[in-house]
Amino acid sequence: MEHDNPSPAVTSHRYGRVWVITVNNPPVNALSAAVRLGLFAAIEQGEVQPDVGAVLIVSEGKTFIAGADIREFGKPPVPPSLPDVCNRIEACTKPVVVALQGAALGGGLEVALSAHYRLALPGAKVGLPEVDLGLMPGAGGTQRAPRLMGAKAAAEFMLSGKPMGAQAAFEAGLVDRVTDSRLAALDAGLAYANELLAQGAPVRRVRNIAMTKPEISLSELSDLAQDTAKKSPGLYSPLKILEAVRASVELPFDEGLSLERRLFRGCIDSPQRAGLIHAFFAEREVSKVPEARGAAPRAVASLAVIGGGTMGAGIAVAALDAGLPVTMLERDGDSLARGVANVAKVYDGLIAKGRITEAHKAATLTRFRPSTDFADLAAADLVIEAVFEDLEVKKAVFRQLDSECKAGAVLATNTSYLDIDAIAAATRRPQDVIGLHFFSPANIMKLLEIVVPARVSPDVVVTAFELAKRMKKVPVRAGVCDGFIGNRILASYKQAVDYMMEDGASPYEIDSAVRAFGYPMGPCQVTDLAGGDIGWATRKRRAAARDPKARYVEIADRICERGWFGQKTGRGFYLYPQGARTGQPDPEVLAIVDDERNRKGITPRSFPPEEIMRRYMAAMVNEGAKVLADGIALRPLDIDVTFLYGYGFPRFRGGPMRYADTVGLSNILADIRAFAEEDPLFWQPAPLLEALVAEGQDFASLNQLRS
Ligand code: T1G
Repeated sequence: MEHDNPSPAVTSHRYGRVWVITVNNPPVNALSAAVRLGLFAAIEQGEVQPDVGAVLIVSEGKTFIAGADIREFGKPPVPPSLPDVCNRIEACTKPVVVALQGAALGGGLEVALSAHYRLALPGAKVGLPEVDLGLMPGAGGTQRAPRLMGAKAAAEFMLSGKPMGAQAAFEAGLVDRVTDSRLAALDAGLAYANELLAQGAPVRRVRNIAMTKPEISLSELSDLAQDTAKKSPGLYSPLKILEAVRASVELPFDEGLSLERRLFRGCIDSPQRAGLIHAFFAEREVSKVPEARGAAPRAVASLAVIGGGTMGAGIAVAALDAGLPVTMLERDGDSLARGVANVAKVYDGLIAKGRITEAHKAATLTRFRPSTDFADLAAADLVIEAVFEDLEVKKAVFRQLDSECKAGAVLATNTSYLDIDAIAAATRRPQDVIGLHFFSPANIMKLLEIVVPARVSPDVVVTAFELAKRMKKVPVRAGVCDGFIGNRILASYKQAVDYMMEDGASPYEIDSAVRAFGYPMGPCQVTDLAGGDIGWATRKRRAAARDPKARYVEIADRICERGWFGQKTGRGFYLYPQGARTGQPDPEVLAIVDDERNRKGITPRSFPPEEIMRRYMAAMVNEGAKVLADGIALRPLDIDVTFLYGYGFPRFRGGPMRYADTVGLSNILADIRAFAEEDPLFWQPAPLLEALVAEGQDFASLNQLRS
């Protein structure tokens, strides 16, 4: 019989002597105010039921509880708070059991840790991923987890944010048992609760577990704090996690709990939390595209890649790793042999790193079929062309695909800038042609720009998004223009970098300012990693179309003319002695920069890091606003996700458009207008930016898809 509960998201039933509390808040049973209220009430109800000997907490669906409701952060808190709910569960005078199916994350695991007995089903995974949101466990996790798994292990668990499986959670002491039955959570939980009742198992509160070897734990936590400060410079919540875990060793439980609360509030107030939560939701919103309204994906059971170069091989590996059979086509035997070797090289690298076994490689390659015969593509459901970046070459390939591939096959191009409408027009089926712009290395980089030409049919777009999901990529819908979203905006802020370099900032000062902003690398280091010759080829290609009145900086050309393309040639902007991966500043590069300034009669001036970043971001945001206005990006969050997953933008800032909102669009616009006094051609404010400022709006106001 179901018992009344003030919240529809939580129900209670009595099964014999067990009071079963069921959380049901789809899609992931987040601990919304309604769930917290319901849980609190249900525990209180169960405790006073005369014929009840134990309480069991379970949930509906594939996820136990995915934590606090992230959408509530930053809003006025609604009681009961989650710490209160957890403390109430722990205080229950009857044994409380939880049965975990699927994910028990953040507050979800904290609810489990406040129970007295924890059962995990084989597929369960437990984690404290709050650090990924700029937060820390705030409902007792920093005090209870160390008591079960030790201070160091608990701290590492929280700092990584990575979940662990049921067996690992058992070995870590986080759960008491992993059931081997195929029973559902309710039945397995009931069996366990009744077994405990039969044994007369007592209430067992984690808060009462004494922390052992405090001196060792404290020194281990100090070492971890040093590591963390080095590994995540500038990040706020990791050090707060360590401070709280330290308290679990040094302070009585309740004092540790209140310190956790204070530190948690500090994390809530930190701008990093807002940036990271924006990123969390943005990367889920990008898949919500207009084409998904009403179109269903085509079936993709087989895939073909044309071209076995670096990109073709990486794409083939990404498709193989997604479980697909893959045909790789090359124009001749030699090229094919190189393509096959490129694919094997990727797997051999993973074997060398101990990530996969020889057996795994062999099993995967049973789905790999090299070919030089276009006819072998006839049955492919989806073909991805990754040949040389030349429009006529690609059009010829698509004409052949048009005649060889079955009706309904999706024909995709991996071009990073060419006109996909022109490629589609080379076929009799432009509705089946789409752009799939992978980033190198394609089997690693998460970003996938899905480039939507004018005549593509919606189900082809949805098919591309479905493929991205299978490949565990983060897909962003982009329109057709030179460079789509990412490379078009990159070209703009790279230009601002070149101007600063010629006007007085050294390449190394620029890189250091960008790193201090939170990037893993500066733009000159990235050029050296990717290869300066790629940018050089782009500049040459664009030379004909370049506005003769536009300022053009030739420093990078001078470096490339010497064959200094970066890491692959041992020097670029930096020196890489003996194949070093970290470069050293190169005095000869500084000499080239000076020569170019002298040649143009430029007297260099100093650029404080703060100004370098204002110019860098102003160029990025301004072009971002133009990309939005041109409809190349659907929403500002699409640009954010593009730069978070494709260009190393610091995640805690949420992305360039989100960052602009935090700085204030009027400030960005003021900067652009100030910079325009020295170069009105480059620094033309985007009309959309001017309009938003005039209306007192921000980019966030454009993140809702218009119906
Ligand atoms: N709150 C609100 N919405 C959530 C949510 C959450 N915790 N988790 C997921 N969603 C939404 C998500 O936006 C999407 O919405 C839908 O659910 C499906 O999610 C006090 C402070 C559980 C592994 O960090 O990792 O507890 O797009 O697409 O791939 O200490 O969601 O459909 O509108 O991701 O199956 C800590 C976050 C919170 C876990 C499922 N918890 N979630 O993955 O589905 S902080 C987390 C996930 C906390 C306490 C602290 C994943 C998932 P929409 P999805 P999925």
